[in-house]
Amino acid sequence: MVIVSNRLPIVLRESNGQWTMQKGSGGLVTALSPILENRGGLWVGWTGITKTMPIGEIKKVLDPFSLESGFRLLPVFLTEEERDLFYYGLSNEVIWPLFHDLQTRCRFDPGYWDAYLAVNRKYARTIERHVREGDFIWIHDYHLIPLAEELSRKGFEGNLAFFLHIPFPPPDIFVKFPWRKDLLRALLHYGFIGFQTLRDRRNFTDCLRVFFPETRIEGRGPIIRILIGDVETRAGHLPISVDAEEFIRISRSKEVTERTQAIRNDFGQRRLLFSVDRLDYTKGIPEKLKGFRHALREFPELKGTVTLIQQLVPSRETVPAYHVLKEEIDRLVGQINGEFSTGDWVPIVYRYQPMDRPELIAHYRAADVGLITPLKDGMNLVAKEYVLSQADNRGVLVLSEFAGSAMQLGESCLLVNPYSVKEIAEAIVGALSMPGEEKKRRLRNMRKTLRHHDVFWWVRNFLRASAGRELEDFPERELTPLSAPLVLESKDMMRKEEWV
Ligand code: ADQ
Repeated sequence: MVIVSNRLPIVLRESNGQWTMQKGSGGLVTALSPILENRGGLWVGWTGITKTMPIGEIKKVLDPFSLESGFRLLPVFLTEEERDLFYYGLSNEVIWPLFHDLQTRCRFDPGYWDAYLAVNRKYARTIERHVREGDFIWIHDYHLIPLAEELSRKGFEGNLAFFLHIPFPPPDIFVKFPWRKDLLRALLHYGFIGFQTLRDRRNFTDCLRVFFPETRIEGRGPIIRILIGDVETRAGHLPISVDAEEFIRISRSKEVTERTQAIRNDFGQRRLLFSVDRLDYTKGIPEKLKGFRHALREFPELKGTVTLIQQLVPSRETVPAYHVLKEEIDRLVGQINGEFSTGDWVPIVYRYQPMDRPELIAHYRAADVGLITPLKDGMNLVAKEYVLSQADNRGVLVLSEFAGSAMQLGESCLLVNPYSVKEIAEAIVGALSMPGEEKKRRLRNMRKTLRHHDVFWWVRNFLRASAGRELEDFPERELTPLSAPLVLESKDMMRKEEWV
């Protein structure tokens, strides 16, 4: 089992010439660890840095992770230029905004595409030396769409599967991508393509029909066959999730119970709305703040009785568009607090700082309303985490109809169009006045769905659909010695003893 993602599941830091590594805490690591552990698994990805690092040093830093997690990390190194053109450029200035329907935010720099392909070739070169026939390669997300094609070019004939974590746009948006046909062709090199929702899979097949009119689709269930000339692939929609039982357990723990109580004590009788978003323009943060402002203006009974806690998780801080967004949010929060604050009440408590997991779950549990209104989102795990953390059965989820998670939770949460301040305001009032029994019923329904379709369900079903294999079919085998020297890519090295 080989997992390939843009980033390795670790964070590397340098201080005074000393490198340290912190294990990533994302859901993907939790979900995939069981299939990699003790099965000789390998995770390939970029280290996230562009600095030169001696081999001895990188091994010293990565080996403890392997020892602890039971699988090996294979690093890909990018130069500054590659990072700028491949990662910040094509991935995050073109595909990311376009696939979230935000075409006016795209920068179609002609140099980006070649760099995108070149970095995918680099990944292919790194992987090629470490895989053998029978290996299953599972590639993640929009940064690495051309990887299957690059691996095939190198003669790899094994099973290649892909999961897209972000939405797939409809044809009238996709058509704006200057390398549109190349990208579709690249996707067709996978034996299986997984999407988050039916909406995304449909958009994909609609695009295929536009650019390859001979496209034939067979089947109507969760997995379909796609035939174009002599090319055949399969596609499915499999919503990603979180470790549901873990959220339920942690939310009921003594530590979280105490922290929840402390949060509630801080706000007294006031009702709490809670939002946590990665700082990103797709998350609809200014639109949500304007919706809250509209609620305060239109429904005076909210003044002094409701507080919105807006937690922002820093992200892509060096990209100018994210700076501008941060400034816009800062300004809006200041404006709203300036307009409505009184001697003992501030409407928005705004935080741009890290929050540890128990504190995050305590906030979910303490909040009367989870306000999650992305302009478009592949899935949105925060919505699921909020529901699973309702140990007191009292929260109401207000969710954007354009989040992938709305497909699963839409019947039991309050759906809003994130572009409508009026809808957001009315949903806030509706959530705050919802009877207790109704809240319980809605939470019960959503929890049932999420307990069944948790992240382990997602992994199992992805493996079944893409490889026709059960988790148990991946042989437990003795680990390749964890500290065995990684095979070095001399072509990718500036000097023998250093990786760049
Ligand atoms: P993201 O856009 O990052 O993911 P999301 O799905 O909401 O969005 O996941 C955010 C994660 O960050 C959640 O698991 C949350 O718990 C975590 N988090 C929240 N606050 C944090 C904090 N203070 N510190 C650290 N972590 C925090 C992309 C797509 C989504 C898709 C996921 C998974 O954009 O649509 O759901 O991948 O496929």
